[in-house]
Amino acid sequence: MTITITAFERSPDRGKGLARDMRVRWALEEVGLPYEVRLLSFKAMKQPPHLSLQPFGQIPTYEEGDLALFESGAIVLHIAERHAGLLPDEANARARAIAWMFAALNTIEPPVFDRNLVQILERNEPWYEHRLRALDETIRRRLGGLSNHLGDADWLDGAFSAGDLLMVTVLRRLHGSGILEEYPNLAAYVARGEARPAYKRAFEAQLAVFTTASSG
Ligand code: GTB
Repeated sequence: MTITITAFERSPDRGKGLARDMRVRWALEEVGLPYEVRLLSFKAMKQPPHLSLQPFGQIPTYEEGDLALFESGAIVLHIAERHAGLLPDEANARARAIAWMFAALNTIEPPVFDRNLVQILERNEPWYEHRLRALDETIRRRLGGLSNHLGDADWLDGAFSAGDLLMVTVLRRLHGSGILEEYPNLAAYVARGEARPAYKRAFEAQLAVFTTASSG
């Protein structure tokens, strides 16, 4: 059955792979599933056909036969539950890998995402420096815990899992901030994720969208 996901027609990140379709593409590549991509303009994302798939008018979405899903975490979990390679078979290890998926999305992503937003939207506000410092403190507290847990392991809990996949996509948003480098084991962890062949294929696919749009 054909899998179709949605992505930005023109990603504001200019091909850096920071939009959330990247994690879905990566998961599909890890488990070896082919997929098609429907590219959407910002206008189309807010029109009824897309709103019927994603009530908030966002990307990514996932369609497979009569199943339509939104929320990148739910999509990655769906892929991981149905195909080998992203979740352990043993029940407790599987539960722990899912816990890491939630940790990525609920504990690490909010302050990291807010930091990016504040840098874009609040740079000229009088509270900018104060707000950025407060977010950086929160991020450092969270990364400290993550770094202690990871230690010198390759992945968060045994073999590479959907938890690592989501965590790496979240931590990548700190590239350029200097914060990641304060935790050498986390910087190496992100580099390990980015070195995976499936990651590279996903990255190239989303970059091709930007490159094609720019040359057209
Ligand atoms: N919780 C949802 C999920 O995980 O699927 C959130 C989805 C979401 O935030 N989608 C964003 C979107 O569609 C794209 S990923 N935004 C348009 C809108 O809300 O109108 C967030 C994002 C956007 C841009 C960059 N960038 O340019 O660097 C990075 C990440």
